[in-house]
Amino acid sequence: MTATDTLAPSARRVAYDRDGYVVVRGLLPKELMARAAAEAEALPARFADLVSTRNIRCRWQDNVFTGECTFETFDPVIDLSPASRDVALAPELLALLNDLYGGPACLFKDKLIFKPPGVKGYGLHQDWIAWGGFPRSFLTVLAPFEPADRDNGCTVVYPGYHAGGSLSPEDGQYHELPADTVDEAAAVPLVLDPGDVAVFGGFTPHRSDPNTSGRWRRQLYLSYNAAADGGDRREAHYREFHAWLERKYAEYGKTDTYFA
Ligand SMILES: O=C(O)CCC(=O)C(=O)O
Repeated sequence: MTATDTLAPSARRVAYDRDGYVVVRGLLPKELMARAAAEAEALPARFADLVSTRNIRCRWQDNVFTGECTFETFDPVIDLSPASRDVALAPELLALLNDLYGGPACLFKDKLIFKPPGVKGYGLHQDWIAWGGFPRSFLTVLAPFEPADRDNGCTVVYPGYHAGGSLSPEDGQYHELPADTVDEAAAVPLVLDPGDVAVFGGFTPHRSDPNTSGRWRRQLYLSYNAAADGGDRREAHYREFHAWLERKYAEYGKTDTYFA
């Protein structure tokens, strides 16, 4: 349990604004999460033809024990998984975001991180990136399909640091933050069960450890912007993101990428 778990809806925005994150237990219907989990489990086999290191829909991470480069993420995912789309647009979730924003939210980005056993985590970073169209109201909702905890490498957030805005140069590049940017004693592991959600902002520093358990950590990362902050920008975001990824791969000599 974290301090914000039991907050009344009206207090959630205060906590989110103050801490840069909020956890809400049991928000999403069990039936919806079970349907989406079953669909998620079947996705890599069902769309095996999409799982390629050349396909920029896919993200890969090393296995920390074997060194094997392992498929880890579909980004985007809602066009492959109707049940994930239902989670992203669930009325309970949109109502929570409406409370946090003080107005409607628009889906901006959607990914499913599978994080199989052994797979590496992410270094400390903020999601907000200085691209022309990147909304400052960007936030991410975590919706797990199975328990996420320290052992399988749950996401860890650092409260309060979002108030400093961007902690990296605003040069349009992705930056990992030095570990000493945050006080490790302040770390909040987002330990979640299916139905729970955690919401954190684009300026909230976060990271995750490797999955050292024998379990998967399948979790939706659903990102939104306030409708008042640019309206529906999902298509524009993916156009910009794909162009950026292709440029990055090309810098490393990889010019045979595609999106499918
Ligand atoms: O997998 C995680 O816990 C973190 C993922 C993340 O930070 C990201 O996709 O930006």
